[in-house]
Amino acid sequence: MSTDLFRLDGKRALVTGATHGLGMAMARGLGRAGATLIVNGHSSQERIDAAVESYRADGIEASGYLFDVTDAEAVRQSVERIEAEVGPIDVLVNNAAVIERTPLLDMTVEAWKRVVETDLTGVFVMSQPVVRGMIERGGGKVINICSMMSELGRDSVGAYAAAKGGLKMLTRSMATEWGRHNVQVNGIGPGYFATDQTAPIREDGHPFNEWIISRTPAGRWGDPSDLEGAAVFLAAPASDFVNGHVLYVDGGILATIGRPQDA
Ligand code: GCO
Repeated sequence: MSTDLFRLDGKRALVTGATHGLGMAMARGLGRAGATLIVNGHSSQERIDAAVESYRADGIEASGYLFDVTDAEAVRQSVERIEAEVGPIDVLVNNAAVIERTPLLDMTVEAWKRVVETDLTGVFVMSQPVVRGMIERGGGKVINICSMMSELGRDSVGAYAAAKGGLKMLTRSMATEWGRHNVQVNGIGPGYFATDQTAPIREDGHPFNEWIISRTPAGRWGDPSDLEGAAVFLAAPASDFVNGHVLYVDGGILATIGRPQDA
């Protein structure tokens, strides 16, 4: 099998929310496979600059752009600027997301809207201008970062699960409409990973920490680097006939009902 199936040399990959956490890990994997990285963040230029420096220190060509994926005009202008300054976007990784851990009965409508706007609508807003260009050029790759919560509910993450469940179906809808244009749209569903986002539920002694470890067949939290291979596969020629699929990278947690503690 040709190793070129998993190479991205000459390709440009835009990763949203790539200044830290899982987005940074996936972007680094794409860069190590040869892609030129376009790093998006929305919080600060300083954070973007630091991330770009980190990628460049790994020998990865990278540039950074500050914009909020929920702002359609900012997204349109940024895509135009990126494609003028860096070049056409071949791979889009829709990773930017927020989470709010609040029981549904206590959650404000504003908090609900913020989660759904960023985690679901933001993917729609980001994908439109990028995919129009991909179709004009004969094809491309879109990877939507779903979640275990695309399949399962959990107390206090109702808005996030609703958004990520919707993102699974948006992924399938995008695949349906854009497959005929040689645009493959797939998802990655991370399980439980050791990042800043899960730090509050991973602290030593937190009941959730031990439970997740016992509930996951791999017996551990994921390390962000565990996602690099899935990102490269779905961005590379190796996945040219894969469309509408959500690839779960979860240590097996979705495969099992679990087992009694003393079994
Ligand atoms: C939580 C976690 C999850 C994970 C991830 C699982 O509070 O349950 O934060 O949402 O972060 O999304 O795929």
